[in-house]
Amino acid sequence: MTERQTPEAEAQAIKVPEAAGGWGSLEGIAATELSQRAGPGALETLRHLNKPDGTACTSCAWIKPPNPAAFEFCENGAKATLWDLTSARCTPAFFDKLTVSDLWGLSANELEREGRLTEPMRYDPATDRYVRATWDEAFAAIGSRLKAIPAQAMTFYASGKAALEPSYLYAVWARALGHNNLPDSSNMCHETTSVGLKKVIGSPVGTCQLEDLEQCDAIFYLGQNPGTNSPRILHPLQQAVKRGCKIVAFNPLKEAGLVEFINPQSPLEMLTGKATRLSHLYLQVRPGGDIAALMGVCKHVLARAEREAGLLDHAFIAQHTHDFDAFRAKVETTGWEALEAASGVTRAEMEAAGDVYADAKAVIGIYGMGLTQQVHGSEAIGLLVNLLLLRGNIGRPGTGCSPIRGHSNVQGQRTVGITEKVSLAPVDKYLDVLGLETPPQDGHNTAKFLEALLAGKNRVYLGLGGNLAMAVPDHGRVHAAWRNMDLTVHIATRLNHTHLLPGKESWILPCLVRSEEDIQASGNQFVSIEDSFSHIYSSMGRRKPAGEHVMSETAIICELAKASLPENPRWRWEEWRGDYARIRDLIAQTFPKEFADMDRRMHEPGGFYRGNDARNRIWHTQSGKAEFTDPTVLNAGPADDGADTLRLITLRSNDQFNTTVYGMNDRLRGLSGERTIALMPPGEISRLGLVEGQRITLVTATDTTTRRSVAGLKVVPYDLPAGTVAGYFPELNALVPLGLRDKLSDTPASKGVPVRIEP
Ligand SMILES: Nc1nc2c(c(=O)[nH]1)N[C@H]1C(S)=C(S)[C@@H](COP(=O)(O)OP(=O)(O)OC[C@H]3O[C@@H](n4cnc5c(=O)[nH]c(N)nc54)[C@H](O)[C@@H]3O)O[C@H]1N2
Ligand SMILES: Nc1nc2c(c(=O)[nH]1)N[C@H]1C(S)=C(S)[C@@H](COP(=O)(O)OP(=O)(O)OC[C@H]3O[C@@H](n4cnc5c(=O)[nH]c(N)nc54)[C@H](O)[C@@H]3O)O[C@H]1N2
Ligand SMILES: [Mo]
Repeated sequence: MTERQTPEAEAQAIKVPEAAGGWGSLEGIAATELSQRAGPGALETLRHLNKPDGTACTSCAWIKPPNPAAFEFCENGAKATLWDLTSARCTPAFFDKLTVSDLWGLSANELEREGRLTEPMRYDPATDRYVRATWDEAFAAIGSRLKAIPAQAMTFYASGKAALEPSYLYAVWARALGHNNLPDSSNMCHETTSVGLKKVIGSPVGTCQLEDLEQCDAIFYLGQNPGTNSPRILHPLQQAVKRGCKIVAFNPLKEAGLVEFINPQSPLEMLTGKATRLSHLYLQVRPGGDIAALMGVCKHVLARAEREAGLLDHAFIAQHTHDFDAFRAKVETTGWEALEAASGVTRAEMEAAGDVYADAKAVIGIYGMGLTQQVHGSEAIGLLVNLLLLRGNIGRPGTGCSPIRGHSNVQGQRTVGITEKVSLAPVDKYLDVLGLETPPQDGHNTAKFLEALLAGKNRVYLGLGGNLAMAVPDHGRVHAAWRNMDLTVHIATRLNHTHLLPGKESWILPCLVRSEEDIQASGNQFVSIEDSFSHIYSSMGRRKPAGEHVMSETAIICELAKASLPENPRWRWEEWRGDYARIRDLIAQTFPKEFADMDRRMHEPGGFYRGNDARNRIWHTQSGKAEFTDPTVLNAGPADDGADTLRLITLRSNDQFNTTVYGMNDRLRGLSGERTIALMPPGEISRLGLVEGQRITLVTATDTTTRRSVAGLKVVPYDLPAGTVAGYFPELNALVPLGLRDKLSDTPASKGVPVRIEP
């Protein structure tokens, strides 16, 4: 039997997080084991990170400013870069020692720790091993296989790191083969933004610029963890707070980065340990509670507007928005009790947030995965936009809506044609510029690819980076089907578990990282990337490659395309490979609005801005105006089935980049040691008769025709709303059913999954 704790003991047991930034981060870098494992000169690479002449960081997609700080990188950017620059090598000798079945038993950290891949490897089913091959063998074998399989049975996935040049050619190659099956990591991430934000303001990307953060009076900050996932944003947030801007956070977890911040580059703050308190209000919503919480904020603002003339921007609403009356009516008929129940926060908290909003002249909305990875994520984004529209908080200085993107070039891949939707592909331009006929039918996004895979209809998988089999939901079903494919090919820097689910034929092709030099016929090549703020800039690597056989992503794509496509005088793969400026010319011709004169402009400090019509109040929506959303539900999660279930949210630790796990230390949450944990509020732990440290099994409590479970999770008390359990991605992905995804965009709902604890 389990013992109950006293409330005091429970409070004691809750982990107390420390301030983001601060000593931990600089100390973190030089003294790390990572630093020691990186080859000589790695710290020099860090010094040039995000500088006009340097390498663009491969970690998050936060802007690379025109006037960079002395060190324009953060703890986690340093980790990502040092991880890339390890001196460890995963050579053919390593693969000789272990079968693929043996390798599968290693952890993600153990696999990636072997270091950089150095030679093309072919899977040998007879010995269940990957064996060394030459590039010529790889290109010939893959090329002839692709020629023999119908294009509709192929899927070409892209993870959001690859730069604009290889991404552009990757999409061209897929379409030249005859398919639009081009899923992207974005499909598991901000696709809700690409579809949901576009629906309401006509822009699939954020409207803010850095100067807006310098002029706003309030920031509504929802479902994003800046201290870990985009730490460089903490500097402008700290500046904003210092000049009086108020931050209102919505998050089930008290994330340290949103609570307070010590600037690691300020000697005074470092010396005194004096942190800036960041959030003025912190609404600890229950999972999916944002729709109701934002409605409550709007309800209070609308009530105040009855008494205060001029509080609403009536001129803006009349001229620029659609369907305001329906939303207002919904707000008026929805009572506070329903809003409190669905949001998990009190009326007083929603009213306090409403006052911050109403008293601010310029407001910005910022959000991340807490909003996008929900069954009704698009509606949650719609509600945030509703709030902004009430006072004309889009399209004037200091205002706007700002999704924080994940991978460093994930937004850019979409801009240069990685999309499964024919309507978003530059069909006419492809024909003009390349004589390329785009296949007429829409292709697979990530969810549709998985459905095709499960139905036995997808025969080829090609991955431009990423670790898709681990990043997706429903591991049990997906992994069982993955090995049935005829051909799997991975363009990768390091070994991961997706590589260990070989199809009948399988290849691992080793590629350069961004900080390495990329010597082609015309010399060392630049590449370009686009950040969360739609700025495009160059990135140049200077380090020696990890091995003499390692090729660039662009070169690999050109060679594979050549080997698998009929000859065409307009497809000059050799010439494009030799000089990436020629690829930029193609991008500029294919997307003239965004990329005119790209090859010259990408060297401007801070990059060039490709513009955003919504920022100028030009709305490319169905109505031609910004659209108010009339919510169909009050909670963004799946419908409550009345059963006694908990809602699971899956999170990143401070010591991982997606499926890459650097270590076991989640510093900012005060957690360390292991990742197989279930964070639960103390009240829930005692209510369920559990004790701290006990091992439990979580079972998915929806779509129970398939059993989904994860065993051996350690119970850790944590400050969370009632009914919530939290744990790490990707360890808990087996619990997320593929069927649970945002209604509009198909983004898997990795937050708010109904689960039960198995006795
Ligand atoms: N160091 C590091 N940096 C990264 C990454 C990484 O793994 N490591 N990954 C990159 C990628 S690809 C991405 S997409 C981004 C992801 O960055 P984030 O958008 O921050 O994603 P998550 O880590 O999933 O955290 C989501 C946050 O939402 C909160 N949350 C969960 N459910 C809800 C809810 O219902 N409502 C609200 N309001 N909040 C909720 C969680 O508590 C958490 O703070 O980071 C990028 N940057
Ligand atoms: N439950 C749950 N699931 C999630 C999420 C969640 O919050 N919860 N988040 C989702 C999100 S937001 C995302 S973006 C996806 C991430 O999904 P992915 O983008 O597919 O996964 P990553 O872990 O970023 O991929 C890591 C691998 O990429 C390769 N790699 C690293 N750098 C490079 C490079 O420069 N070039 C090439 N070619 N390869 C490289 C290495 O082999 C490494 O092992 O996961 C999604 N899955
Ligand atoms: Mo992401």
